[in-house]
Amino acid sequence: MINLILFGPPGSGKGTQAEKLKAHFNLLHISTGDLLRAEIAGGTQLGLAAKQFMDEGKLVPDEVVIGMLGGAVEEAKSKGKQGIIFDGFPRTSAQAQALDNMLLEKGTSVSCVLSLVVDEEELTQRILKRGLTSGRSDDNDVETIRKRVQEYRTKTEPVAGYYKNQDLLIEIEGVGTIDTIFDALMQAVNSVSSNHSDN
Ligand code: B4P
Repeated sequence: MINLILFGPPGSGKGTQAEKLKAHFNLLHISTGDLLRAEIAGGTQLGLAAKQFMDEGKLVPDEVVIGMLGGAVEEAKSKGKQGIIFDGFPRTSAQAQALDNMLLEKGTSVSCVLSLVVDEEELTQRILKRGLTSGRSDDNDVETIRKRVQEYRTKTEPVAGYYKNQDLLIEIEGVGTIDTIFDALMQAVNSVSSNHSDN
């Protein structure tokens, strides 16, 4: 399997690039943000609990997010996918550890971590622009966006070190046209998948 992690701050383009990568490499796309928003839209208990955190720009508790991903590998295999693209997950060290354990149990592993590098001013502008049409309550307010970036710096950025130590981290310039960034991501994945194989 090819198992990719798209890593980067809020608004760095993870969701945008995941859509393109999943189509190109035939991957199951798992976006924890989308899964959480679907729970909110469905009015489930999990969604109600998650909404409070998301509206404040905070991360949703680890056990809630990890609990949603149990069947990912089976789902990818049953749908005939080449692997999985994780978009917005893991966001904490505990999530990274849980993902490693989950993949190991299924005889597979993380192939590489693609980290999109974008400066803070650009992130804020992108998210505010998306807020004009997304209907997402966490996209409209500069204070909430600032909180999301702060959560990223304190809780998520350290996860990059976890993968760097395993020689899995690849940094990609995340400012430029969507196609240029996609080309750089494709090249990175191709270089990894040519010397990576498991079932
Ligand atoms: P997410 O849904 O993951 O949202 P995101 O980080 O804001 O977006 P992304 O980086 O995917 O940006 P996008 O491509 O859309 O998370 C939302 C919330 O859910 C979190 O704050 C948290 O509360 C919760 N959550 C999710 N996962 C969690 C987890 N694992 N643990 C705990 N909590 C979790 O791009 C943004 C905008 O930029 C778009 O409008 C796009 O069109 C534009 N754009 C993209 N690429 C561009 C480019 N190259 N140039 C110009 N604009 C570009």
